[in-house]
Amino acid sequence: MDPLKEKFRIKSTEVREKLRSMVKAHGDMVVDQVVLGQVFGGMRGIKGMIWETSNLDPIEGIKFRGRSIPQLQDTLPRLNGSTEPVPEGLFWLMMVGEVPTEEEAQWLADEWERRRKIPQHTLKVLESLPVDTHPMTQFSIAVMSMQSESIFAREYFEGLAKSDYWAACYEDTMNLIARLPSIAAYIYRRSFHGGDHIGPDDTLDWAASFAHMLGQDSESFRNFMRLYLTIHADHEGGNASAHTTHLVGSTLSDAYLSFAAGMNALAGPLHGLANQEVIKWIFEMLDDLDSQDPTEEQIADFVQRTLDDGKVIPGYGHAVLRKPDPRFMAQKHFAEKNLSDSVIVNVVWKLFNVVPPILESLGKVKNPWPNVDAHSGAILVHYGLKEFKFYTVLFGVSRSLGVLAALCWSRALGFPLERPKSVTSKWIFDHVEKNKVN
Ligand code: HAX
Repeated sequence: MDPLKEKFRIKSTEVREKLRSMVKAHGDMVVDQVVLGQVFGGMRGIKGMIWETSNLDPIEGIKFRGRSIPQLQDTLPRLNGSTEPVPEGLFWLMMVGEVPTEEEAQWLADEWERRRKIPQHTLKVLESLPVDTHPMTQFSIAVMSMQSESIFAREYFEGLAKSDYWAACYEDTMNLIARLPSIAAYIYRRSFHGGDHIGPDDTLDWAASFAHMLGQDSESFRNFMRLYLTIHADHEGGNASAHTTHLVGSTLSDAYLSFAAGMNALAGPLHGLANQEVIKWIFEMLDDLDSQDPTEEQIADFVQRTLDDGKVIPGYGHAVLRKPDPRFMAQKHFAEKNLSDSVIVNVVWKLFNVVPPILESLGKVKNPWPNVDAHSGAILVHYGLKEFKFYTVLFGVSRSLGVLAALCWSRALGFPLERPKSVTSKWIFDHVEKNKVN
């Protein structure tokens, strides 16, 4: 058994035993109450699922196994002389709750390299799609097409014991993560560079080799990719892509089917597609204002006009966070260090000054601050990766780390089919009638 799998087996067995006896002893204990506003308000804040890999605090933001993004930047290993930690380190941390050594991170980089070959039929499936098919649609289809290679699905068909689900899920997870950069880069080069493909560089780590396949070989871009793929990886379990992966996985659909479903959720404009929407909106603004470097007054006027047209300001607001997103701040710090003279990045910083007070003045927006998607596009444009329809695929490659690590935990902990209760509006009207206090 490989070293990560063995560590995961030991850790998850311990947690499973502890959980079982706790649920047996305290299964009736109340952990939360649900009010009417939550039932009609997208189930915000209801505690109803377990997600081991990360936790989101409204003020402090995301913590991966208890560690904030700056703490990750201080502690996770670096490879190949990187200035940013590599995503391999975060995946190891999410899987087993321990910061890996540099040797362990390097082992994982080598292991993903060993597993990365894409099946030929997946490339044929991609080639059969119109070249202007949205990259997220291509990504989801490519992942689905690889399901024919699912170890979990094959072993389940042959009669896999419940206690071994996690091991087959682990194999699918590792194979899928290993392949995603090549799949994503293939989609990018086919959609925007006439099918002029670039192979992986096996001397590099997962993120840097991905950058190479995209056609970006500067050390600075490699470091941005390492940071990007680390900070987008996980955002606890209730967000739409994570929850979808979890829900579909709970039916014992394998990692390919579950992850593709999660990607279809990520592709919505209120979720991951916001990174495309932000830069598209910024380009529209620059066009409308006929300036690459508008003043804050001009920007404020455009923001107001966007709201007057009944649209949201993309990249701002969040269902949980109530402060600027630490993932936005991490990208801002990276840009301050590495590309502070970029004109497009400076527009993002002006928006950061202008948008929050305007949203606050509406009196209904719970979080007027920027989220993760407000910043990434401008940095990518600065590096020359201007094809914004591709941006959500980058997010998706990163998100695989968190949702698939969590899927392994769900199978290891023996979580059942997810099946919350729904009610009709009539049931609610009757319930309110019976219980209201006049
Ligand atoms: N611009 C304008 N209005 C906004 C807004 C924004 N950025 N954010 C929230 N609002 C509005 C809502 O539309 C809602 O209005 P109505 O009552 O008229 O329907 C009101 O403020 C209350 O919403 P909320 O409770 O503050 O926010 P929600 O939890 O309902 O929604 C969203 C959270 C992220 C969907 C929301 O803030 C939004 O639409 N933002 C813009 C899109 C975006 O950036 N999405 C990416 C989020 C991060 C992410 O998942 N990345 O992948």
